[in-house]
Amino acid sequence: MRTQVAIIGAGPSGLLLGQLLYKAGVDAVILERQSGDYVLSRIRAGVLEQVTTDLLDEAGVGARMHAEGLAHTGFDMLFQETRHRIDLHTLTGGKQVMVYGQTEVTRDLMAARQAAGLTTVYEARNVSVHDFDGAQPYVLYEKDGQQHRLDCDFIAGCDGFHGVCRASVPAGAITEFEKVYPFGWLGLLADTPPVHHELIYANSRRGFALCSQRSATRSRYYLQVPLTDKAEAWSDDAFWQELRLRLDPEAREILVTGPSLEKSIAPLRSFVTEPMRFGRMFLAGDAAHIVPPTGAKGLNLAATDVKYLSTAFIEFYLERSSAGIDHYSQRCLQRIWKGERFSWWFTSLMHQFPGEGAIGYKLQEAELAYLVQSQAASTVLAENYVGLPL
Ligand code: FAS
Ligand code: PHB
Repeated sequence: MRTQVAIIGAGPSGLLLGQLLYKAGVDAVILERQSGDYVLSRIRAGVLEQVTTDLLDEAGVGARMHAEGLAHTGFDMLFQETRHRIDLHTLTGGKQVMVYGQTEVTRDLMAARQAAGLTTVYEARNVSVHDFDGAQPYVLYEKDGQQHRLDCDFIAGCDGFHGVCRASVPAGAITEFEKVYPFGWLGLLADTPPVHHELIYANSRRGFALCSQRSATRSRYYLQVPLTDKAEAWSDDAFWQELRLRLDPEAREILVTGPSLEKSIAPLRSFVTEPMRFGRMFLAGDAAHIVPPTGAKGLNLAATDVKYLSTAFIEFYLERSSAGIDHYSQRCLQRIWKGERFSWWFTSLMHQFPGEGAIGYKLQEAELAYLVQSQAASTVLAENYVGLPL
C-alpha cells in the first residue's frame, strides 16, 4: 500500500490531521494500535480553546460541538472555603472556552473519516517506522496475523506518550525535558448534574480538587491523590466523601452523588521533546509533549501542532514549498513551552506538595489572595487559560 502521509495513532491528533489533509486533497492512512471502541473508552480532556474549536470547524466536524458543547465565560477558584470567579470573558476582551469532552471530539472525527471512506487500520500490531531519515520512508505493521508495508512520503507520529515514533529516534538526535509530579489525578465520571454551572478549581490543605462536567447531566471530578493509590481501591463513597471535604459549604450542600461510570488515575508530568522533526518523520501531540492537565492544555496544544503540521504538508504538496516543514518544530515549540509554563505554574499553585511544609501552603494562599484581588494577575491567568493567539 502507498500513501502521501502515514499517520501513526488515531487519537485526536491523528484523526484531526487526517481530516485536515483530506479537506485539502492530501492522501493519508492512519494506523492505530487499539480498536476504535477502546480509543473512545479513554476519558480525558474536557476544555477546548477557541483556537481548537475553530480548527474543528475548519475540519468540518464542529456541528455537534456547537449544538451540545457548553460555552464557559469563567470558572471559580476555591481556597480557604471561599470561591472567587475568574471572569474570562471580561478579562480577555470577550473570549471563552468550550466544555466538550475529548471522547466526543474523537467520535466526531471518527465519524467524518468513516463517512469519507478514508483508510484507518485499527488493531494494527507491531507498527515500526523505517528510513524516515531518507527520501522513501515506510511503515511495517501486522493486521490479522498478516505483515503489511505502507510506503509514504512522510510519517506523522501522532501515537501519544507511549508510542513507537519518538522511541524510534536515535538517542543522539533528540533531547527530552521532563518533570514528574509527586501525585496523580483520580478522575471520576458520573451521570449526575454538575455541582456548579462552571468549573471549580479547589486548593485545599487536603489536596487539589476539580469539579468539571461533560453536559447538564454528566459530571467529571478529579482529586489529587498519592502516586501509590490505585483507582480500584477508591470506592465511590470514599471519592464523594473526600471531594466534599475539599469543597466549600455551598458546593458540599449542592453536590449530587451517584455511581461512577469510570474511575482512573492519571500521572502528572511536564515533558517536551526537542526537536519535533526527524527527516521525514514529524511528532505531534502527546507523542512530543505532555502537560499536567491542570491548565487544560494537553488536547489544545495537540490541536495547534496539527494545525501547523497540516499546513506544512498542504504547502508542500499544493505549493511545492518546504517552508512550513522546515519551520514546523520551531513554530510548535514556541507555543508548547508557553503552555508547559502555564500548566506547571497552575499545578504548582493548586496542589499540595509533600515536603513543602506549612510554609508551602501559606505561600500558595498569599499568591491566590493576590491573584483574585489583582486585575493584572487575573488577566495573566485568564489569557493563558483561554489560549494564546496562534
Ligand atoms: P493520544 O495518546 O490521545 O492518542 C495516541 C494514539 O496512538 C492512541 O490511540 C494510541 O492507542 C495510539 N498508539 C500508541 N502507540 C501506537 C503504536 N505503536 N502504533 C499505533 N498506534 C499507537 N488533557 C487535558 O487537556 N485535560 C485532561 O483532563 C486530560 N486528561 C488526561 C488523562 C490521561 C490518562 C492522559 C493519558 C492524557 C490526558 N490529557 C488531558 C491529555 C490528553 O487529552 C492528550 O493531550 C490527548 O489525548 C492528545 O491526543 P494525541 O496526541 O492524539 O495522543
Ligand atoms: C476535564 O473536564 O476533564 C478537565 C477540565 C479542566 C481541566 C482538566 C480536565 O483543567
